[in-house]
Amino acid sequence: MPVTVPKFIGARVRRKEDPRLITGRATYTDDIVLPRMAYVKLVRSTQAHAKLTKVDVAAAKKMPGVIAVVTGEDIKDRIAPLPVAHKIPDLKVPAHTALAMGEVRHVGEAIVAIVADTAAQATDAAEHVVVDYEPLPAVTDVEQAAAGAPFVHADLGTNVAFTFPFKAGDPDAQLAKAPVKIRQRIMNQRLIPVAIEPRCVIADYDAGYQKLTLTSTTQIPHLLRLLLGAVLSLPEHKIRVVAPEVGGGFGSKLNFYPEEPLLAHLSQRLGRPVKWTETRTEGFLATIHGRDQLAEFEVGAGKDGRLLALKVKLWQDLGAYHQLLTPVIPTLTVLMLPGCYTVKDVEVELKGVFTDKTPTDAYRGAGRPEATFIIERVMDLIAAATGKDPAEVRRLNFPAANAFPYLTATGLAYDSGNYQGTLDKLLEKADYAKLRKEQAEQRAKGALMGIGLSTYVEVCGLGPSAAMPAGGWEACELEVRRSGKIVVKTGASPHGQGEETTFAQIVADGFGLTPDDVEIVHGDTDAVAEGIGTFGSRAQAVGGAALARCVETVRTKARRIAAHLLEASIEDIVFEDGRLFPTGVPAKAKTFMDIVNVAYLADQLPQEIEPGLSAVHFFEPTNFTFPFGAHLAVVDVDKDTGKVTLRRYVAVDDCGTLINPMIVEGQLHGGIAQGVAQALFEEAVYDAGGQLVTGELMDYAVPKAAFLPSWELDHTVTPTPVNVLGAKGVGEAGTIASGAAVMNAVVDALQPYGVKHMDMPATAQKVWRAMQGGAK
Ligand code: MCN
Repeated sequence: MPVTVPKFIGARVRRKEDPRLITGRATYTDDIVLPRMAYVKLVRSTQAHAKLTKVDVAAAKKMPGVIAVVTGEDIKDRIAPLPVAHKIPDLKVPAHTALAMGEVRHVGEAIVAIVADTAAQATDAAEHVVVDYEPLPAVTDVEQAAAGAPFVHADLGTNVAFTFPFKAGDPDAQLAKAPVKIRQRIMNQRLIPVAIEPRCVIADYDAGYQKLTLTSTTQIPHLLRLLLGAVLSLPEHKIRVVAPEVGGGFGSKLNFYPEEPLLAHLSQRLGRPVKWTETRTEGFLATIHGRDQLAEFEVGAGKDGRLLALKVKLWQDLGAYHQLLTPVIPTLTVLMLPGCYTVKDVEVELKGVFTDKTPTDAYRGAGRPEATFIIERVMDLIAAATGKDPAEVRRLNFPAANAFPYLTATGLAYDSGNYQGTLDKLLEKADYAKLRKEQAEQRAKGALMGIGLSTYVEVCGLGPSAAMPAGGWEACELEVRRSGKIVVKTGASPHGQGEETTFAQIVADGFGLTPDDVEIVHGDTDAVAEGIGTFGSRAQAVGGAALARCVETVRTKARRIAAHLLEASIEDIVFEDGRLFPTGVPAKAKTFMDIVNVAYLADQLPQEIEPGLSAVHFFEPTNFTFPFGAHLAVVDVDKDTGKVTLRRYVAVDDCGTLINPMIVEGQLHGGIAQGVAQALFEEAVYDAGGQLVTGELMDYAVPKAAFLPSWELDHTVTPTPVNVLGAKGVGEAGTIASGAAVMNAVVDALQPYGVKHMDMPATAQKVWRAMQGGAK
C-alpha cells in the first residue's frame, strides 16, 4: 500500500453503514413501491416428483385484480433455461426452466405465476389454480439415487450428474504399509440459509427506452445483468441491475433464480413494474440449500500420528437441478481435503447426484466446511488411534512456517502461513494444559467434559480468472471530486460485510482524509460499470486490491501535479498525511486540496497533464488467499439427557493484514455462530417422499444468541503476497473452522462411552443414544 503512516488501516473504525441500518432508514428491495406496480405470486409444487397432468388457471384468471396468469408453456420461447457456471467436463445439465414444464422434481418448484394489482389478490388467486399431479417415484437419499432408478430426470438415465476423480501419489501403497488404518463415514447434513431478509425481485421494463431495470436481493448485480441478458436475449447495456440494501446472503443470494428472469419477462409482457417477495416458508423450499454431502474415507497413519494416505469418496446431493454453482461447490471440498497438513498421497472420488430436493449451492464456506470437517475428524481419529494428544498430531502434520508458498497434494499453492503460530497462541490463550487437567478431574468424577480442536486453512479471495467460471478479477473506480471528497465505485457488492467502512479507511489513509470524506458506491450496474461481486470472501482481497491500485494511480498523479507546481521531480515528492512536498522540505507543502483545485481548474496544468483526478482498475489476482487459524471448543454433556452445552469457544485466526479488526471480529462472530449452529442445532430434514419436514423456523433450529457463549478471539498476522495490502479474506473463516471444533469436543466428551464419531447436529437425542451404545 502506498501509505506511509497508516492511520485508519488497522483501526477499529465504527461501521459507517450501521446508523442507517439500525435506525430503519435503509432501503431494502421490498421497501420500494413503483407507480402502477403489480404483484406476483407463484404457485409451487406440493409434490417431490410428479407429472403435471393438468394445470387449470381458468378460475384464477377470473379472480379480482388478476392481470395475468402464466405457465411454463406461456414463457418457454421467451426465457431460456437457467444456466450453470462450471468447468466440469461432461457435466449433465438438465433443462431448468423458470416455470415447470410438464413435470416437477422437488417440492417448491414454481409452476404458475399470478400477477395481480395487489399482493393479497395474487395470493388469493393462487388458491384457485388447480394442479393435477400424477405422482412419480421420488428419491431423496443420495446413495440410493447414485445407485440407479428412480431417476430425477428420466431422459438422463442416471442421477449422477458428474464424477470428479482426483489422485496424487500412491495412497494404496501408503495404506498397505501404514500401521494405523481408519475408516469412517461422515454425513455433512443439509442446511437452510436463513438470511434475515428473504429474497425479493422488482422488474421494471421501460418500453420507451427498451431498458430493463431489475432490483433484486442479490450478491452479484453484474453477473445477474450478464445472465439476464443471456436468458432473455436482451443486450446487456439495456439492463440495469440494482441491489439496494441486502439483508444478508451467506451465499444464498450468489445465484440466478427463476424469479429474476421471470419477473423481467412479466414486466416486459405486461408493460408494468412487477414485484415478488418470498415468504419465509417459501424461501425454505425455493432458495438454495447448503452442504448435504456424504463422505466415506480410509486413512493410513504412522504410529507417531503422521497422516500418510487419504482416500475419500464423496457424494454431493445436488438436489433436483443445477443452480448457478451447484456442481462447483463440492469440487472445493476436493481441493481443500488435505487441510493444513503435509499428506501427499491422496485419492478422492466425488459424485454429484440429483435427488428430488431443493438444489444445493453456495452456503457460507461452500465446500470448505465439509473438507475441514472431514480432515479435522481425521486428525482426532488418528489421535484416538495412536494415543497421542490431538494438538500434537496436528503439529506433527503441519508444513514448516518457512515452507511457504506451500504446494499441496491437490495442487494448490498456499500463499503464506504459520500454522504452528496460531496453534501455539490458541493453546496458550485457552490454557490447554489446564483444560486437559480439569477434564481428567471431571472424568474421574463421572462428568462429561470435552475439548475439541480445529486447525483450518481455507481457500478464498476467489480468485484468478483461470480458476473461475465468469472472471475472477474485481473492478474499481476512484473519483476525486472538486470538493476534495472521494467517491469510490466498486464491483464488490457487500450485503452486511462492512466494505463501506473498510474501503473508506483505505482511501482515507491514501489521501490524508477521514473515512467520512469517502463515499463507497456499489450495487447498481448503471453507477458501477463492471464487477464480479461479493462471495468467496473476495471483496477485501480482490476488490480491496483493485481499490489500492486506484489509490496508487491517483496519488501518483497528485504527486506529478505537485512536482510541476513545486518545480521538483516527481521522484522527489513525498505525499504524507494529505500534504505533498519535496523530500525534507515540508514547509513548501501543497495540501491535497491545493492539488485537487489545480487538477480541476486546470489553468496551471502543463499540456502533458490531463485535467481531473480519477482512476479505474481491474485487479486480476495471481492466486487465491489462504487464511488459517486454530479454534478450540469446550463442551459439557449432561449425562442424563445428552444435552450439549458449549461452555467456551476460543479462536486464533490469521487473515493477513487486518483492515478493521472490529469488522474482522464481527465476521468471525457470525461465522463461528453459523458453524456452531450446524454442529449443534440445524438440519434440513426430508421424509422419504420428499417433503421438507423442517419447513419453517419452528422446526428448523436456528440458534438464538442466548444459546451461545461469548467467543474469545485473538489473531496472528501473516500477510499474503497476493495483494499489496497483505489482506486475506475472513468472511467465511469462522464457519469453516467451528463445526469441526465443536464436534471434536462432543466426541471427546463421550470418550468414556467409547464413542469414536458422531455426525452433526449433536442434538441431545443423538448424544443420549450414543451414550446408550447407539453410535460408535
Ligand atoms: N476485512 C478486513 N481485513 C481483512 C479481511 C477482511 O478488515 N484482512 C473486512 C473486509 O473489508 C470486509 C469484511 O472484513 O469488511 C469481510 O471481507 P471478506 O473476507 O473479503 O469477505 P467478503 O466481503 O467478500 O464477504 C463475503 C463473505 C461470505 S463468502 C459470506 S457467505 C458471508 C460473509 O462474507 N456472508 C455474509 N459475511 C457476511 N456477513 C454478513 N453480515 N452477511 C452476509 O451475508
